[in-house]
Amino acid sequence: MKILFVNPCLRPTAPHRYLPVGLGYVVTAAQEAGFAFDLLDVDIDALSDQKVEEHIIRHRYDVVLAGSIVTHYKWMKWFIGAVKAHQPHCTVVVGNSVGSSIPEVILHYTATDIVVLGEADVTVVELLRALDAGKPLGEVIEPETPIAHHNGALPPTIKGRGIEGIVFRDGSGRLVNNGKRKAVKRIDDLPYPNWDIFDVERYIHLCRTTAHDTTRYPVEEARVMPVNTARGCVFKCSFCHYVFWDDPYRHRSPESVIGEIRRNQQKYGANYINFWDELSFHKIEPAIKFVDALIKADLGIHFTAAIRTDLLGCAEDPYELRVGLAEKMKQAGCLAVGFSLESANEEILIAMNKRVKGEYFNEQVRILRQVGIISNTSIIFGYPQETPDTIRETLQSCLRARVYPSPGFLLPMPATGMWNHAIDNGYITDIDRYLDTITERQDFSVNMTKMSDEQLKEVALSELAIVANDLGLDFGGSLMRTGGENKHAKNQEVEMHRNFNDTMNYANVIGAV
Ligand code: B12
Ligand code: SF4
Repeated sequence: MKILFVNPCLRPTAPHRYLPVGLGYVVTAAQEAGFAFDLLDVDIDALSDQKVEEHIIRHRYDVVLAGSIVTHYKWMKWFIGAVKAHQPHCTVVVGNSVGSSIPEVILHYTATDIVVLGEADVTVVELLRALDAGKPLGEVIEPETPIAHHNGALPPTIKGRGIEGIVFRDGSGRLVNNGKRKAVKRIDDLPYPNWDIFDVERYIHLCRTTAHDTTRYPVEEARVMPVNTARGCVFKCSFCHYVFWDDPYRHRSPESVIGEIRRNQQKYGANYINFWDELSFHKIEPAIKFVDALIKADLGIHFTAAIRTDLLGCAEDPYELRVGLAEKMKQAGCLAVGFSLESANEEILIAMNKRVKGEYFNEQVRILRQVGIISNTSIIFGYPQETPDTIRETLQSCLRARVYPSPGFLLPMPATGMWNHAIDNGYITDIDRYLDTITERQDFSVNMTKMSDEQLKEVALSELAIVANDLGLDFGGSLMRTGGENKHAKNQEVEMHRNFNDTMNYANVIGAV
């Protein structure tokens, strides 16, 4: 069976590239199960659509597997169409949120054969084995039971049984939904992603410029690699979705994480690790345990992680414990952490279901600054409750904390509370068209506030300018940044929601410490 895995490119004109951790896990699982495959890495090889199409014309495949974040819907649609145009009998499998969060949509608007729901490490292997052996993928459970969804009037998927974690098109065109697979219980048991499958050296080279200022070695010597330490999150914010949404929050043991870091050091010379998690440290005690183990391992690395403002900012936890953790994080090599303010307005925080208080933010930034760790934070403009005053309130909070945020607009994404709100209230009527046009949260998409589009943008930008000025930061007018860069290749051009400020790359915005 000839298999092709594809790594799409989310930000073609961005200067950096990140190793794709999700795909890394999936191809490693396939390899360990004994499957041989080709990898078309559109990202690192900067392949134009024409080159991608040429590859499909030149090679024959039985199965093509690709996955991406749902914001890449338009390109994925084009890609699936191209595969089916040149190889109609090839089985197309789609994973990650572009499949998992919208199975009804991707199966309706493209010729995708199979969608992998959620965590794919185990499912992909079972699926490939079944396809290889020509075994059935499952069957409809009679009587037919449609599965409710929030994706407009599209035909629903139908309850089925068989390989868990897939939705597939059966012989009579029904969309058979075998249901979610139970999440892997011990993620320690998953093999480390085998980066030899990718052009790892070029990724490391192109990731160097993302490193924050280092102290353990000159920053030009930074060799940045990702490690996934946890899957999922314990919270349910109404703007957020990730593929582990319905799975429990799972953490790897410090030994397993340290083992992978050592492997990355020895094999690839890594010395700077991004913990690519939704939430790396959830509670103080386990975080201390983890960081103690890192200190003891004496790896000489730097790292970044994802936390929430209640980790160090919640005054209900003893102050010494919070500062103690921050000090240990610094000692272990932490340079920067990402956590979201999102809004300083209590009503909006409640609508977001953030379950944090605005005041945590200032406290956390203060503690991190005290120990010398950079705070990277993001904010969202445009919840339905947003007014010019709430925008000011949020940005004044950034100013008080002396942090320039990574700002963006509310981007309703499928399978989120705000998606349901947008659909139910008629802000999104044509799902296919909407998904074709979305890019990044820095690109204005849907206005669900009572302000006009112009007022929302104008207030956001003018208040951001005040923060930048007061902090003495000069972004050359690019107050709102992203890597979307108005989408590049022809299959990603946006027809509307075009970014109103072309100067972007939020990945470069660093909290002003
Ligand atoms: C790294 C990262 C990025 C990188 C991606 C680079 C890369 N090559 O990986 C960059 C910086 C480009 C990025 C950008 C954005 N990101 Co981002 N990112 C992440 C982050 C921190 C880590 C991703 C990761 O490695 N996950 C760990 C792996 C194990 O999980 P996974 O990727 O989901 O993979 C599993 C499954 O999805 C599936 N799978 C994955 N790939 C494939 C492929 C196939 C063939 C199959 C079958 C299955 C499959 O199997 C994997 C293992 O179980 C996550 C947070 C997180 N932890 O997920 C956010 C996250 C994925 N990003 C998110 C968002 C919102 C964005 C942006 C839209 C933000 C913005 N600026 O607006 C942009 C999109 C840019 C664009 N132009 O479209 C959301 C996802 C939203 C959604 N509905 O999917 C997340 C979950 C963060 C969050 N909680 O909000 N991001
Ligand atoms: S926004 Fe962050 S805290 Fe909220 S659910 Fe998503 S990952 Fe968790």
